[in-house]
Amino acid sequence: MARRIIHIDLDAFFVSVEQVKNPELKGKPVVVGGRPEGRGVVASASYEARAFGLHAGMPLTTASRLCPQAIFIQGSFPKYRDASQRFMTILADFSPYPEPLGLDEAYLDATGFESIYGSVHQMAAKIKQRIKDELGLDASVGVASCKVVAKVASELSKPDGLLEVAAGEERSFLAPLPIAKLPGIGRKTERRLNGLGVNTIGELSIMPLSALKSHFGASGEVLHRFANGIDDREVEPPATAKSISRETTFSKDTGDHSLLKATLRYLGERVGADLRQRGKRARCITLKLRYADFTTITRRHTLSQTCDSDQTIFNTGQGLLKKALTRERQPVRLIGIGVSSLVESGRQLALLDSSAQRQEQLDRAIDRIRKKYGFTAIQTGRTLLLKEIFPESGEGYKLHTPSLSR
Ligand code: TTP
Ligand code: MG
Repeated sequence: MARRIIHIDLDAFFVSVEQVKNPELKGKPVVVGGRPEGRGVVASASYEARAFGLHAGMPLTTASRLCPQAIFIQGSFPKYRDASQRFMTILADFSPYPEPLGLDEAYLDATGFESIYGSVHQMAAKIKQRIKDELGLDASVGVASCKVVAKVASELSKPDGLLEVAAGEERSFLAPLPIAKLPGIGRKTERRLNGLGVNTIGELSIMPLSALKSHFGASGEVLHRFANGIDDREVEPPATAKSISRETTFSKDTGDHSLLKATLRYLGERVGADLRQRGKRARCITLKLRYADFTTITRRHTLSQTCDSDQTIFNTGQGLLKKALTRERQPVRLIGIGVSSLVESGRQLALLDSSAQRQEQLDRAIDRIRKKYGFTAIQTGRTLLLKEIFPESGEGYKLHTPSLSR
């Protein structure tokens, strides 16, 4: 059976989320990325701002010069992540296995879904409508027989579009488009192809495969297939996590046991929250330490029963830490904790004694409060020490290694 693939991408995502929160921003040139005099770049620009030439990746100073009347917003990632989760939840109602790409984009395999929705086109229209009704956001949707053509179609239909490419029309649809529209062709490849006299996808599609391979190696073959509208990649749900960990590097090497323990507790709580959010339990707990001289050790403990409680993660990590610190007296540069050997949570009430049950209820109550008011809204005594060291945001402490302060 011919496949029907849907590609969905939200329009001006970060900006649109801001506009839903503050409708006064609607219809105006708006930029998310930071202050206009800042050193950053545009993350998202409204279509009104794009009319002035603004686009993602442009330095904010250039953006404010081209469009001084634009409204510049710093942006806040948790808001976008929440909107993204709600977007993905809607998609999951349409297909059990959507494939998310980043925050505002996904593929769905709609092969055989005609009978449910009348046609795949109607299914796509329904998805757009639900996103509009429930999130207030515009989505652009492409439908085609393969991923690459569906993606080009959704991009071409922006904003608020819906474009279906009929089976058999993939090549003729792509042919007139400039090569930069083809996923996988970045600035560099575009320039090289232009230098070879290739400007449209149609021209690329008839370039001899041997020539493409000699210029671009293995990716020449992919370019050839994509340009001809051939792409047999499956829609694949993201691989499920095999382990979850958090680590951080201290701004200064430390031998202070209370700081090490407080940080371990905090990182362990973040791991625990993530574990419970994914509906998993873990059998192994791993401590990671990097010493001042960059020697890195990991120490693992296997539990007799699986766990998902902050207390067990911390107690186990603390035991491992104590042992490690008696052996090695160097100051610590980095500390991390992780869980692995994950299993689906299910209910294990028979195994739980009443103190474990109380612990579980406590963890879940804390998770609910944190979801509503931010991670540091509620803290265990031990991590309060961190309050004096790390700047705080509703999201949690801003640790030294920003990408790991999740
Ligand atoms: P995109 O889907 O590429 O852009 P967009 O949603 O703002 O606009 P459109 O899809 O209508 O063309 O990226 C989604 C979000 O990812 C975007 O809103 C902000 C973020 N992002 C960055 O932070 N930096 C970037 O360079 C890009 C391209 C996106
Ligand atoms: Mg988008």
